[in-house]
Amino acid sequence: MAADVLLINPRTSMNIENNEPLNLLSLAAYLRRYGIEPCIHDEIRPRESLEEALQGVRYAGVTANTCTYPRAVEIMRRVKELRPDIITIAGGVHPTTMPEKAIQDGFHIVVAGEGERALVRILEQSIREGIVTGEYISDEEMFRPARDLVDMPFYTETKRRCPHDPNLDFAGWDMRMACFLGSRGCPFSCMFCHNIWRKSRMRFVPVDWVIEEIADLRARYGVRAIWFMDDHIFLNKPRSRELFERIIAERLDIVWASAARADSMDDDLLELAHASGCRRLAIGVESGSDRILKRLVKNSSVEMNYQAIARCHKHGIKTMSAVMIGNPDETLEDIEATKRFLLKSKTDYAALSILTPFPGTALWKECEEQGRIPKDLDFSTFNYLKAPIQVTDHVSPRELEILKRKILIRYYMQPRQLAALAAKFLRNPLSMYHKIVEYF
Ligand code: B12
Ligand code: SF4
Repeated sequence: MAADVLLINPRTSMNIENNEPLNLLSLAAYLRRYGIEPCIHDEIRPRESLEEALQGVRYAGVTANTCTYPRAVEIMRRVKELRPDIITIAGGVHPTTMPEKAIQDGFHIVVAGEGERALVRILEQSIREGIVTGEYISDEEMFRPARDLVDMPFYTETKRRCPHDPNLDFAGWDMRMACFLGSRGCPFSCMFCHNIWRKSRMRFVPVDWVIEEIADLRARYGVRAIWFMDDHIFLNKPRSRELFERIIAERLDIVWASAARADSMDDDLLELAHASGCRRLAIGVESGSDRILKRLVKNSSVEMNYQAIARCHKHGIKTMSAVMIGNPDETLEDIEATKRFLLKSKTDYAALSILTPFPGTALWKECEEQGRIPKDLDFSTFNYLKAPIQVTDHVSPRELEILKRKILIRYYMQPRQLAALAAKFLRNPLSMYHKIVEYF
């Protein structure tokens, strides 16, 4: 269908592109409120060729985080080849933090910040070039995603397609699932996190709309599992309670997973969360060393993380500990402490990353000041699998990769982890093979 604006979701080579592009679906929902009917070209699950998708289009906007940015540039160049009359727009976290670079790379327009109001302005005023600042939208403007613009039945089958993905373990083998983002922002200042440059006030999708969305996902796509992508699901506790109580009262009968800070785990809240279907919480543990937690400005402690995991387990909620190695000033002893934490805390899943300084963060700025940023960076490697920038002088990037493998092997050699891995392997050997190749 011809549209004035085409939004494009770039693919990567990673084995993790399992979820519907929530940011583009949110943008599209907003545009619709203004009578603008956009289309989406989703490279993960394309419905037509790029050439076909560009028919009748005036503006082509590509979203990019850091690791998808190189692909976004390729797409922009291809659009220009195919249709030199189309105005290309870059948006998303990476162009927001490096807007001048995106203009240099050839985009006509860069939206720095939230795209909703900026896109409407661009279209209404027929802006043709330059950096457009995106203002923050309000709670009531965070509309329900325009899911009909992508192949939702494909995305709801994520669990069946990718049983290897520990993020999806909260859902039953054959459950259809969907993602939803119920809030934007986080007031903490962890030096490596995107929230440090967003500096947005917290916004929450009204609870009524979250309930409507879940009911609609159930009715329309048979969804039974929801992954709330919020950075911190317990940030506004009265609202969290209201949401969980409504899920129970409306008998939505879902299971769900999300992320929360260790210091927010109250017993009554966890009990209510579990009753509403919470089966897994990801906790930003980051490190097993208090010295490193302090250095990262995490505002938490190792003891707090132990307690949070124990409390979740007490209430029947599994935990995924997100940890990083290669942190500033980190030594082999600190990394050893992180390994000990993963084993001793009995956390159910370990999401182990190599610390990656993303543009815009305080960590990136520190690395810049210390002359650590190489000139020829390959942004496609900014995916936590490697160390594109050496942040600590005590452990080399190569050693970090080796250590990461060793820690993961040790972690997955625990009897209960082995049993879970074997079950996944039997379920979908190919998917497990891909995951192992990606990691090792
Ligand atoms: C959901 C999510 C995912 C999901 C799904 C992604 C998706 N397609 O929706 C999954 C789990 C797959 C995922 C994977 C990864 N993710 Co992720 N993810 C998120 C998360 C939690 C929410 C994204 C979101 O919808 N935000 C809300 C929207 C509204 O904000 P937004 O994305 O910035 O979009 C707004 C503006 O940027 C702008 N905009 C965006 N696109 C466009 C396009 C145009 C044309 C315009 C005009 C404007 C515009 O308007 C939007 C609406 O206001 C964010 C953290 C966060 N809270 O944002 C991390 C985040 C985006 N992820 C991140 C990372 C690092 C990853 C992974 C590399 C991690 C990994 N190794 O597994 C992979 C990369 C996958 C890939 N191929 O891109 C980082 C990116 C940092 C960076 N600079 O690149 C973030 C910021 C979290 C963090 N660690 O700091 N992720
Ligand atoms: S608590 Fe989590 S989401 Fe909030 S700033 Fe820190 S890392 Fe980011």
